[in-house]
Amino acid sequence: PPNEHVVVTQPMRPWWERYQPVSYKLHSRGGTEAEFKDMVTRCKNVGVRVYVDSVVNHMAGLGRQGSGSGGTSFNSDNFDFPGVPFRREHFNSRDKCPSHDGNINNYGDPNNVRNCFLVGLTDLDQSQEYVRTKIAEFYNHCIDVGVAGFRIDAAKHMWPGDIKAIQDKTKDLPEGGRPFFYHEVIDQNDGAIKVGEYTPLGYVTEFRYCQKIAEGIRNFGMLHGVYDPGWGMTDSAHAFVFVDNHDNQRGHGGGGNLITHKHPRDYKMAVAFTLAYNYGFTRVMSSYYFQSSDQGPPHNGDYSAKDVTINADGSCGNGWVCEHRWNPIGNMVAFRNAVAGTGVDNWRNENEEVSFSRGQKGFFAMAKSGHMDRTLHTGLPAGEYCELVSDCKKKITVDGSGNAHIVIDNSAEPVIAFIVGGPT
Ligand code: ARE
Ligand code: CA
Repeated sequence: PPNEHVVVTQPMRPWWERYQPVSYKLHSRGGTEAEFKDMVTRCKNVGVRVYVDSVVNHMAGLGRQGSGSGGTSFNSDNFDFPGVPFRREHFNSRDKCPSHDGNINNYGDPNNVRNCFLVGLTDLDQSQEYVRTKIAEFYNHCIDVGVAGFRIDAAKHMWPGDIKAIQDKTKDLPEGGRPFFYHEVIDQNDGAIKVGEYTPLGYVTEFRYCQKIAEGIRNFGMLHGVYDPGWGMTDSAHAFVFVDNHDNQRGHGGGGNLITHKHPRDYKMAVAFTLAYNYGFTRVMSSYYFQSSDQGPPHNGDYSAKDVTINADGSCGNGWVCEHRWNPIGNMVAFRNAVAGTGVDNWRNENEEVSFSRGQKGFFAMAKSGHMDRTLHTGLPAGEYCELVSDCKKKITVDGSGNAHIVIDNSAEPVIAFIVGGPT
């Protein structure tokens, strides 16, 4: 989140302090507004669009007061956030929250989930015109700075109609078109709130995919079922999918038995498959190493985040994992873009191997053992193709009937992919 937040010292500067807003000034642990704008502009100039994580369900947690990351004073217990400003009357009052202590404690009751306090965080009342306007002003300011869209944090804890009203007050992008919205709704068939309530508002996070892909990598026989509509998973046109996120990779927010960068080989297969397959809008995670689940990013003496340095071999230094630079992840983005809009054909899944083509545009194969040697029908036009994951160090020849000799060997990554129109 780019806006001003509390500065937590107990524990010392955890990552999650950024999820407790103090104001909508763009001054966070990540830097000042000028620094943020500079980053967004430099990204935009090279075709990278920035989506911000927007925390608008709540402000800081009860018991917190003092100065925020931008120096603005606040007092949560008095519901006083002069930097916006928000006052007591802008928060959900106890009479709207059916919970003995004001905190969310019954995921079976939408009033409890949406009008009570999420882990003690002061809960804004988005049914009020004033509150909607302040949030939309924040969004519009982000758009003025060059941002292209928003993750709606804790969307599950806001009424869909209120989110719609805020979206309607949010302007178009200067380059035209609506900002991109995706809604963080953890629906694992474990409560009253369903992702389907939010699909009219944009993409919705599909946390069941995290479980499905982990099962699929542990047992390739399960991979054909990673999209399971029978389990309530949302359709491809609305599903926002990922292998892990900043919460569940460290046991927060519906964590579980998931695959993360801590198991690099499985993780590469999981993300490569996700990018190759035709389900949903995909997000690639990029992390820092951590031992404890509270630990913030690699930091300097003043707790500002350390720069991401790039080593000679292309990996990252200073404690950053940079999964996005791993070949079976980063190089698969070209694959996903090239095959957009096509279906899955020539599906083959045996002996802990999986392979398939996407339309007549791309072919993907992955072998759990790291070894595969067979001739397969690729469905692609004849020709010599560059293998993407090896940076073209491997070449693959498709013959006149669309067949190719596919080799995966233990010395390299367990994944291969090639596309029509790719690098040569
Ligand atoms: C911290 C402390 C708390 C303290 C609080 C207030 O950990 O002990 O009470 O501060 O002072 C993140 C961290 C939290 C942190 C919070 C604020 O994860 O630990 O609290 O920042 O600093 C639910 C929500 C979902 C939410 C997850 C975490 O539905 O929206 O909980 N995820 C987002 C972000 C988080 C962030 C917040 C929301 C808050 O991605 O990073 O919290 O802005 C089932 C339910 C889910 C539920 C899940 C976990 O799966 O179905 O709905 O997720 O359990 O409870
Ligand atoms: Ca709420």
